[in-house]
Amino acid sequence: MNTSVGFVGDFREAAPYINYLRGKTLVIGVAGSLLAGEPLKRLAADLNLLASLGVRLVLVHGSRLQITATLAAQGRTPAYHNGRRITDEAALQLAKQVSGMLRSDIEAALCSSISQTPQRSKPLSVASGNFLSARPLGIIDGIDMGYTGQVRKIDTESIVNRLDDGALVLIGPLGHSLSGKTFNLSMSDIAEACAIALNAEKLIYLIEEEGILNSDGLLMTNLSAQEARQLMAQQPPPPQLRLIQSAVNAVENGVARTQILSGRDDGSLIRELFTRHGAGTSVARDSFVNIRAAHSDDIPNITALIRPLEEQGILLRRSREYLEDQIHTFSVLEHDRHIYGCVALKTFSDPHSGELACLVVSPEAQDGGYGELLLAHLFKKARDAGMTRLFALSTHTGEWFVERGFQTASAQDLPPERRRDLIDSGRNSKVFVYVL
Ligand code: 1C4
Repeated sequence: MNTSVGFVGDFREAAPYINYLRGKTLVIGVAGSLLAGEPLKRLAADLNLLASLGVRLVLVHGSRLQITATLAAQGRTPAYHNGRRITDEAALQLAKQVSGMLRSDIEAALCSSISQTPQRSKPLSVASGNFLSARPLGIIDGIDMGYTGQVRKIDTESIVNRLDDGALVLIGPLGHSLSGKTFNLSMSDIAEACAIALNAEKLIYLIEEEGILNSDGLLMTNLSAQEARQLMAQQPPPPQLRLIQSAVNAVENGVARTQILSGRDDGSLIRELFTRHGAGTSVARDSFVNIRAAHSDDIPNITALIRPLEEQGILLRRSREYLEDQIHTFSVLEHDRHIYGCVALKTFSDPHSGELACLVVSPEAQDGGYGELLLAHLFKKARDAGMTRLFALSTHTGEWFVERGFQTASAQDLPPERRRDLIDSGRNSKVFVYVL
């Protein structure tokens, strides 16, 4: 019984994301260490599932672990500078071998996981090729980085053509220069460049950790680009510095969101894409919570927020017609395209007085400061409109306003038209006022 309720709830939660992601491009960068055993099988199954839902996929894989392990087996110590491998001739040969093997393993895993998806009889077509050109990284701090390269150009048109054909585009960490040399590149650089070139909906990095961790080792769920930059400036720098840098570059160059999450945790990719709470660390250009003016498309969401509270007598009843007529007075609080709260600024014939009305934060998001944000937003809106007094009328929430600096007032203090409404309503609401 409970399982059915859980499933129905989960399915309803996922449905808007399924619709939203259809036809969208995701660039997924996966660390080499996740390309074997169970993590690879699960990734392949999830990619097949996503492809069957119409998501356009570009998979960029790394090979660091495999190259390092092979070098170690040969008794050689890998050389790094600034977290990047210094690639000599021998390491380059290894990088080529490893890249070929990984491509084959990924293709095989994508084939074998097909039976778990709706496209049972039709394997997902995989396109690999020379989708990017490279150039040498050169000499950094006096150190010759050898065959370590950087992305020179992404062949966007070829990738888009393959995606249009329904293929998953698979890109390994190698690139060739125009003079015919091969370079060893970093997975995160390629994924970042692809996501920017394709104007991807999301850049996703699958890594060993559960996301970006703070200095206490705790997951940071949301970072704006500015917060991520502050994190990078810390001393000592965070261990995931280069990944954070890539995430920031992507969102500052048109990618809506970068998500960094665990590739070991079964289901994290699906949770990230199809649940409200997501998984791992989100990096976005701007702050995640956004309060904006409401428009008529928001009415169904506002209605869903306010109806239960109207039933309980906490809010005044507002008809659909009223909402349509007064939608310009409403603001909504949005997080990740989901509306979690609303508030309205009512005006009166006295231009210096306003009323904070219809304040709601959805139950699952309460006690997280959203109410406070909506209040601060309304203070600003009222001040910008030249108001000096903001009223709030409440039957249940008086304490909340008093704790935030409102004074107890009386019906006599209200603008006359609001006083009449209060008496007519018979609600006997308490009156509070804030001097702006
Ligand atoms: N009384 C006192 N404290 C309260 C409280 C309450 N009813 N509800 C929550 N708090 C406290 C929490 O315990 C928490 O305290 P803590 O743990 O930090 O010490 C703190 O507030 C949380 O603050 P927050 O900033 O995280 O606030 P949110 O939870 O995000 O949002 C709301 C606070 C009150 C907005 C939220 O709890 C909510 O949506 N409640 C249900 C709806 C509600 O009561 N809205 C206020 C309406 S008054 C009506 C209208 O229709 O225009 C009626 C007009 C009339 O004539 O009667 C309004 C304004 O809309 N008026």
